[in-house]
Amino acid sequence: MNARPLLAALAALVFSCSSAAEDGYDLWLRAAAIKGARADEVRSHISEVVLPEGGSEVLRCAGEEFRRGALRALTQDVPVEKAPAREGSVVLGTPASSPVVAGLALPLQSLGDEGYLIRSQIVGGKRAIVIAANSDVGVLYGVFQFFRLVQSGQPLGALDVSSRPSTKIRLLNHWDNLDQHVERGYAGQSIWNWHKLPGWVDPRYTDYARANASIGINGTVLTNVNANATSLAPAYIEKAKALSGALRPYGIRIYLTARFSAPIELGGLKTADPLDPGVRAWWKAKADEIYAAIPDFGGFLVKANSEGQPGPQDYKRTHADGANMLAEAVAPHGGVVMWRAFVYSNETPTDRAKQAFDEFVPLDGRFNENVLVQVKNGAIDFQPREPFHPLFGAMPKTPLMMEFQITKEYLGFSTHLAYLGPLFEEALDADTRVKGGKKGVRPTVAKVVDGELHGYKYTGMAGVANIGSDRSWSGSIFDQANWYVYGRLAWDPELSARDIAEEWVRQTFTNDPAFVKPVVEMMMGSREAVVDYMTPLGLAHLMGTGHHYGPAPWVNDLGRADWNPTYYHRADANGIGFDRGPAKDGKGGSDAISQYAPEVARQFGDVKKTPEQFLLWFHHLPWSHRVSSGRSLWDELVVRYTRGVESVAKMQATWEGMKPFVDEERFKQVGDYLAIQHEEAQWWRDACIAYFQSINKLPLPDGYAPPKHPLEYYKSLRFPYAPGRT
Ligand code: GCW
Repeated sequence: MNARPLLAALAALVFSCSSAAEDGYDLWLRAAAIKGARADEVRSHISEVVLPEGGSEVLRCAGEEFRRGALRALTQDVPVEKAPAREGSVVLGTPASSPVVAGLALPLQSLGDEGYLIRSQIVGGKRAIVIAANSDVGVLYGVFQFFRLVQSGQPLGALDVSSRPSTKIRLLNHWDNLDQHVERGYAGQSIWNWHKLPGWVDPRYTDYARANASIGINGTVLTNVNANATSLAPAYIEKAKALSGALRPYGIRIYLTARFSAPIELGGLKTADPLDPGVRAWWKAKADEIYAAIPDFGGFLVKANSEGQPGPQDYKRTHADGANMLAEAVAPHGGVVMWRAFVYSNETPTDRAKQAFDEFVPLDGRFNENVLVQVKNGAIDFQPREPFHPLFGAMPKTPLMMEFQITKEYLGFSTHLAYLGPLFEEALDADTRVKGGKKGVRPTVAKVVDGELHGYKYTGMAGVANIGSDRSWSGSIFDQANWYVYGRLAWDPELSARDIAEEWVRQTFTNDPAFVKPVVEMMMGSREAVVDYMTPLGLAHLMGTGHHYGPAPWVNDLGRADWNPTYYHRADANGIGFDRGPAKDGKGGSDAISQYAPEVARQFGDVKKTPEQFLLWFHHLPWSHRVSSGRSLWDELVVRYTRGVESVAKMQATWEGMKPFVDEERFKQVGDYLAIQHEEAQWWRDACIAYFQSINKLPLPDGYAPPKHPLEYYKSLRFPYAPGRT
């Protein structure tokens, strides 16, 4: 592309954006103009950019990103050169694309296919910064990292940064339907406009790709796991192809969900039995057809025999039979199959928390090489807090992918401020204590997922996206941080949630410490606040039926026992909690704890050793049980519910004090949402206390206010139009 028109366009963009309202569209890539002495410092390090000539689309994007970043930061264009012409140049490229980079003999080997290196060094006698990689996409990631440093006020004088991703497949999963409804979506409609594709390729797709590439995401599953076979029809493959064209320049591959019964629904076959030769041939031909249109198609994600989805068990075959059939179809093209472990059945008499493990562990070693089993972080379902899923560590011969939920189905949709970094971090850092993995590697969930423990060939993470057609993408400004932290942790699960929060705050708002410190603090405590006002002490799944909005711990009459909140909390006049310890005398626990490695099982099996945050997840205890504070279990629950509401009030006060640092539009939206959150936290507290008190008849501890309304009031509330329903 000719440089002049591009820069003119970029300049127009910058100047038009500077007067536009801050509606969050620019995300963490907002790149505010840098002022004062810092601007002089930055300018001295990016006086020009040295770009390889030609190169791939991806490399061209890396160059454009650099120039865009520089223009935004300094409101002034940087000259493009072929070799360093002056002090303070930035050299971009790979040894293959750039003779300048090739001449530097950089230590690139350890960076793998996607890593990058950023370092200050003399090039051609001039002081320079080099951003180099083995691959073009590595350079792109390096450019984004460089601007993260620029925009978060880091010194640029002596850079020596290198990084490579810990997992190979770093995906968003969109639960987006073809009619643009997003299941569990709280940010408007799907951004994929299937109706207008392939003729209209919305420029927003490019912005989506940039945002994802900036945090290292390299793939996206476009369609809902509750799948529609139509997404594999020829017309939709054409549409997906057009989308892949928009995402590819940023290193993003596309994937689709595969409805297991598609051979019947689309192909007119009589069966979808995975061992039927006709069915196998149909999938093979379908894969060939997709790859002919989209040569770098990533593969399929499948939800089978779960919540009504068809699957191999409909034909008395196993999950491995189903997955392997699809894996064979995509293998010649280098594709993968991600098979979800989120299976549970009302007919199975065991604890729902045990079922995925029981189903999948016996299949370890029976999946084809290009199958990954995708496991939610906890054994139930994306609750505000769950212990880690016992499958992690229990399938050494099968690559296990992590599935996190970025969209806050169970944490207050997009109006509650809940930074999920600590939730993700807690799951990744959990020590599985399994034996038999690589020596010297602490067997954390992260080390299972990144493949180090068991030497998986493929590794990956998936995050259920919180992206929609709202201008702010994620339904609120602070929900953007959850997309951001997911991507950063998928790249490097060892990063700290706090550091990532700080990075995000600096780029999204300001580097002023008077803002950064309190806002990071507020974010770090926000998830715990939700746990307190919704499901303290290991409670789970008390949300309203279907939509999961608001409290409904009383519900006990749904079609499936394991959809009832009463199934999860098991409160009665004597006590509360789910006994997951061993069964005694035909009574007692579900024995889910025995699915963990022995040391973990011993800990979770012992009331005194169980971390209090999981107390009622693993134990059914009398209301009078003493907890570590010295209070009774009942009093402690009331205290925590109340503390959750108070935490939100504190968040409101913190935010009030931030007015001088934030533009009017974002300040107001965050403040108004916090007010909604405060009201709803109070609702959660009051409804849960009213309900549990109706069962145990106990008084509230001194000084704690009774619920504002009688229980019947809370029970009478209905929300027929709550967003995101199935
Ligand atoms: O959390 C539950 C959701 C369903 C979802 C399911 C799943 C896509 O309530 O909406 O379906 O999990 O993960 O498959």
